[in-house]
Amino acid sequence: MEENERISTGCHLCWHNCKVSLTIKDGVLVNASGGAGAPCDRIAHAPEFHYHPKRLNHPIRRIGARGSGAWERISWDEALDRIAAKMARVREEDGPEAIAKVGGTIHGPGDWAAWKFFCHWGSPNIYNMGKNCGQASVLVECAMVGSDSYGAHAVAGVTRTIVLWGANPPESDPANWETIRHCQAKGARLVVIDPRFSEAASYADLWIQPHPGTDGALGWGVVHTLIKEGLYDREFVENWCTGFDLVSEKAAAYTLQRCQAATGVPAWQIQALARLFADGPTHLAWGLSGCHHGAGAGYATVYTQALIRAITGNVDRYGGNLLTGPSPLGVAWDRDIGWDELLSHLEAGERDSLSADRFPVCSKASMRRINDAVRRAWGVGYGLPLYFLWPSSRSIWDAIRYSKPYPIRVLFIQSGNPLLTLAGARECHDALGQVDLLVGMDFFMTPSMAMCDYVLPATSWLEQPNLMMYWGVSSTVSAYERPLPPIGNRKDDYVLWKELAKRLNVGGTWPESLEKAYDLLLESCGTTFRELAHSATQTIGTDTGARFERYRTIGFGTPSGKCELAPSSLAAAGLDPVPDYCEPPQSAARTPQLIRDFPLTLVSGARLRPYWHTSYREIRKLRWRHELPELFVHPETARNENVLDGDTVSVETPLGSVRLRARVTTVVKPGVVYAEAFWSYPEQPAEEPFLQGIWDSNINAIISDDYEYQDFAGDLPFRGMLCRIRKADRPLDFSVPVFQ
Ligand SMILES: Nc1nc2c(c(=O)[nH]1)N[C@H]1C(S)=C(S)[C@@H](COP(=O)(O)OP(=O)(O)OC[C@H]3O[C@@H](n4cnc5c(=O)[nH]c(N)nc54)[C@H](O)[C@@H]3O)O[C@H]1N2
Ligand SMILES: Nc1nc2c(c(=O)[nH]1)N[C@H]1C(S)=C(S)[C@@H](COP(=O)(O)OP(=O)(O)OC[C@H]3O[C@@H](n4cnc5c(=O)[nH]c(N)nc54)[C@H](O)[C@@H]3O)O[C@H]1N2
Ligand code: SF4
Ligand SMILES: [Mo]
Repeated sequence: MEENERISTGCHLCWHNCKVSLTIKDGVLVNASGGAGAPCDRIAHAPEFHYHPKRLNHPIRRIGARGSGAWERISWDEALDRIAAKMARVREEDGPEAIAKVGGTIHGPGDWAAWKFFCHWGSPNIYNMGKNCGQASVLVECAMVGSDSYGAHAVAGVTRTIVLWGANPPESDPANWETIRHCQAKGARLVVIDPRFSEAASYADLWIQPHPGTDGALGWGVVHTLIKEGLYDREFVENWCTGFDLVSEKAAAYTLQRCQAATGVPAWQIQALARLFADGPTHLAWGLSGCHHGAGAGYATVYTQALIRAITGNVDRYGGNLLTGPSPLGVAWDRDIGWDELLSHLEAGERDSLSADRFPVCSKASMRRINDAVRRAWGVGYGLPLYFLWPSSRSIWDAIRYSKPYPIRVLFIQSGNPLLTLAGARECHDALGQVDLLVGMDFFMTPSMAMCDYVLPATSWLEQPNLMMYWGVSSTVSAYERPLPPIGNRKDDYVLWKELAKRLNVGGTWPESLEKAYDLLLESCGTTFRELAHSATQTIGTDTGARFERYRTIGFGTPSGKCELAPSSLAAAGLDPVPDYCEPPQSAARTPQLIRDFPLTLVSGARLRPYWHTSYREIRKLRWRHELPELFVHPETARNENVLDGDTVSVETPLGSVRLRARVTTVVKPGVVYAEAFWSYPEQPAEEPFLQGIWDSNINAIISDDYEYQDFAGDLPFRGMLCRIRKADRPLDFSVPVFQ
């Protein structure tokens, strides 16, 4: 019998990339442990994930009607030949732009391999979930200071105040939460801004509870106070900023009384928040929420957040918000991925990304502008300019259905499950039913995979070499050897694009193996994948904290080289560079008719410890911990509807209804309900009409993705839309066995 082998590696069950330990006995993964500083809920179940009986192990091809669940096995070669043949025809008939890809948040190598393919193939229609996962704040920060500060953390003993504004790291980012708790122990104050009394709020020195989606008014109230009380950082503003006059002119109108009325936050709290920001270093953590408020409301939120960081002098300040700056892979990002290639293709032709006319901040011109500015400061490009290209998801569904502004005929879904993760699930479903060719690649048969013509089985981090590089927007890169050989016919995501590139004569260099492709990316770092994987730290990149206030030598990565408080790149894209607060797109002020019938404000999201968005509900022990989707309802709201704790409730919007289980609790205010997102039931049939219950409990089935609700970059309004609730006619079925 072989000895137990222990492997130390980087986990990619989620994007946190913790060091974990795997035990392998006789070639079988028997144990996995380690994880985030705090105990991780998922890692122990890596063996079940790896050997799960429902994992996809062979490529399959649809033989019945789309979504019917009738499949036949097919070889990789035959599948790729057929897909490539169709793509060649479409390219001939409708141009390379008629091909699109939808992915999720940061997952495996399929993300960058697809970008590389699309850059050289010549289609801008790449969609990643970054679109709804921080894009709005990244765009504004990048336009203002030439980088994001997503990777920044508070520093114990240095940071005086930590502000969590629409983020709940105990559940969503346990390692960072450890850091925050450590900072608190060293004297830092914690402010939490959240309409829900979240777990983080229970540790806060100050909890601020705005009405959902009104954070822009809160932001302006803070700016007003900072300027009125002379609390902003004069040295920084005078020497490094442009646009302060415009800002202070606007801020004057945002009196505390006005902001209190708009947000429901007492004036004294707004004032206290401003004073805490000024008494730095203050770390304003990245929070997802502001990116989900929808048309206008979100823009004002993310703008004021960036503005506050800037005028309090916390940009690239140690203990404040360090700028991420370029990835060590910056050179490869320019040379190997080929963004320039794509831009020159787009500039030579007439077609821009699908929603460029409607949301010009995501267009070839915008991407070029940002790319040039970022490169001037940092020397190399990197992942960020990509955020200035993604089309709106609805524009993909419309291009499929109405061929406007031009047709999309081939769609790839790799590392994504758009039926569950995007508002407007009905529109998405309609489009997936109509596209000429739909190709999917995943670990499991998800609802989105069930709609495909071909489904390809992906290897996970457990059975492929891994280079963790966060889309090139992080300042570190780590390498880990493949822990186990692949099962069945699973292949890594890179294979799909390499093989299609070969068959379709697509430019760029496409090495035979994933490891060799990593070598190419690492070339300019003077190392190889293997060398890095066997080095002491397995990581290259700058330790944040070793570098700060870099703008003093290189300036900011903006067209003027300054911190642009009224960003010229946003103005050039037709946006008001100093956006006023406006109410959420469905609200008393903007939709007075609607609010009569749908009087409650709906917030959706809520990261849950056991799950990663749509993933891992098929892992028994994780599912047992949280079997059904929940809706947080205040007792008063519940009483009005005769709803008791544990009842099944129907949440209704003009688009229809879904059912969730009521949790009656005072963590939300009366009039606000909080719905878990991402729910399907993988134990139910994947085929139509069931699609694993997505019309039953998927909150995104009843949130609108209409253009009028999308925010300035075409991102979706997940938080702050209107709804009503009532006790459901049928309870959620507890008798359905949950994976015994
Ligand atoms: N209502 C509402 N909707 C939201 C949000 C919200 O707060 N509220 N949040 C939004 C945000 S921020 C995000 S990031 C998204 C999350 O959206 P996603 O990132 O799309 O969701 P996941 O469940 O992480 O992954 C989707 C699929 O990718 C597959 N997958 C994972 N890794 C790989 C891989 O390496 N290769 C392949 N081929 N497949 C893989 C998984 O099995 C899963 O089926 O949801 C967004 N949608
Ligand atoms: N376990 C687990 N961890 C995850 C994920 C996961 O799926 N599972 N997903 C990862 C991903 S991709 C992301 S993007 C992050 C997101 O991580 P977080 O930013 O922590 O996201 P959420 O938990 O969705 O929302 C955070 C808080 O925003 C509050 N909120 C809702 N509406 C508003 C509002 O209008 N204003 C304000 N100020 N707050 C509001 C909610 O009440 C919630 O407590 O988590 C990551 N971590
Ligand atoms: S699942 Fe995520 S948090 Fe848990 S060990 Fe893996 S990377 Fe870390
Ligand atoms: Mo996200």
